[in-house]
Amino acid sequence: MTDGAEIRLVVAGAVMRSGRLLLAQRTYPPEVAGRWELPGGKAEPGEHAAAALRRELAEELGVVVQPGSRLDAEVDLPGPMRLIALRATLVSGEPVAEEHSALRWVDAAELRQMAARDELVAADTVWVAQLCALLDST
Ligand code: DCP
Repeated sequence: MTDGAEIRLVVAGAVMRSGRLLLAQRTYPPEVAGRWELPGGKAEPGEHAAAALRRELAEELGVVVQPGSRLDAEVDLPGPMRLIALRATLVSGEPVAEEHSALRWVDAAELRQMAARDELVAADTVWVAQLCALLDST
């Protein structure tokens, strides 16, 4: 038996292509429905972050990705969960919103604007500065 306090890892993907970042619009829970996030989800117990991201993006977007380096910040969420993000590149397929209400590709200016308008899922705002720097450098 464990005490139930193990922290669940959640892995989000910063999928970038041609100076744009893929964002996905959440449908649930109601308090974040309509806000935009880096797509991803919970790792299974013992599952590595990269494997979890490949699996989640295959399920949610119908694509194969190659996970890359980790973004600097991580976020502790209720649950308890720990949210991290990995850069990722598309290997095959074109993303389709299987579990989100919409997808969009944004450049750095659009990402900054969405953050300023409070259109992002709160936790994901920790990555905005680093993502904008990465987008501006490509
Ligand atoms: N989360 C977040 N930012 C992201 C991705 C997730 O803040 N870019 C948060 C939202 C949830 C938690 O992490 O509180 C888990 O994310 P999901 O609900 O998307 O995870 P799963 O897809 O695994 O959920 P489900 O249990 O519905 O399969």
